[in-house]
Amino acid sequence: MKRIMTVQDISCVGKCSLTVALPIISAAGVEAAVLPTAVLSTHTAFPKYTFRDLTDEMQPIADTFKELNLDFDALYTGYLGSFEQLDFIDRFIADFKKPDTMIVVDPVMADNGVLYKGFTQEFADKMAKLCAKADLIIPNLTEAAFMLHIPYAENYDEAYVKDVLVRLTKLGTKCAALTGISLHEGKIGVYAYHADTDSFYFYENEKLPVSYHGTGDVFASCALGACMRGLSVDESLRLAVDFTLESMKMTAKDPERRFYGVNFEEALPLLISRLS
Ligand code: PXL
Repeated sequence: MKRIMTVQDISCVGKCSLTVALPIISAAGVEAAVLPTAVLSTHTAFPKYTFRDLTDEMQPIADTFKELNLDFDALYTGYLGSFEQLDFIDRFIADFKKPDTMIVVDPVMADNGVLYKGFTQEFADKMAKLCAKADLIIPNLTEAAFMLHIPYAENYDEAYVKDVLVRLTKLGTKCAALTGISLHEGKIGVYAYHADTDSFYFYENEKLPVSYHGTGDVFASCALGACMRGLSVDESLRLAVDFTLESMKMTAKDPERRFYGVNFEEALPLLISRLS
């Protein structure tokens, strides 16, 4: 069984980061190992939350992994809270990357044209440097705009998306996948560019007239889980679009839905059946 090491926060309530990555990667049939970056009472979209930074714990944990000769088939970073943590990830990659280790960076820091609370342009610049080390990065258009220093475009066409993708790979990553790309009325999906083969991949599915928190984490966890099960990157991105849509459909039809996250739990049968 493949083993993913994912480095991101744990928000106790809120269905994002580790509370999404763990169940989705497990359901994909892949071992999920974690290195928590911070403990929050909830994610930062709640009106009030506690935040305990775990940076000081991270290097001792990684050193102990090293002493125990633990290794990982993939390293997956999500929400990271500080410059120190970005430096730590650099060292972690240097220490744990083997020739076939897949490095996936989801540069979680912004959406809908704005940075999440606590993030700055300087952080985006440093995140762009981390993206250079990745095999696959999974930003949305807002995160891409901040990393590339281009204005956030609410209206765009296919040529714009392709241009952004090529620029993202020029940061150094092998493959960039932009999420939340809507090029046709009523449709939304993923657009990817593979720099090594100079090829694009686009897949779209139904666009629901709603948006929910945490869909980016659902998407990235599903895509990487699928890659580890042997699907190609493009096949994995396709499954991630379908699984995210199914999660949103489950949320939309749940009369007891909560405001803060998606019902990916009820979409897990789709993920499991597509991977079996
Ligand atoms: O879903 C991304 C995410 C992860 N972790 C924390 C967050 C967010 C987005 O707001 O606040 C703590």
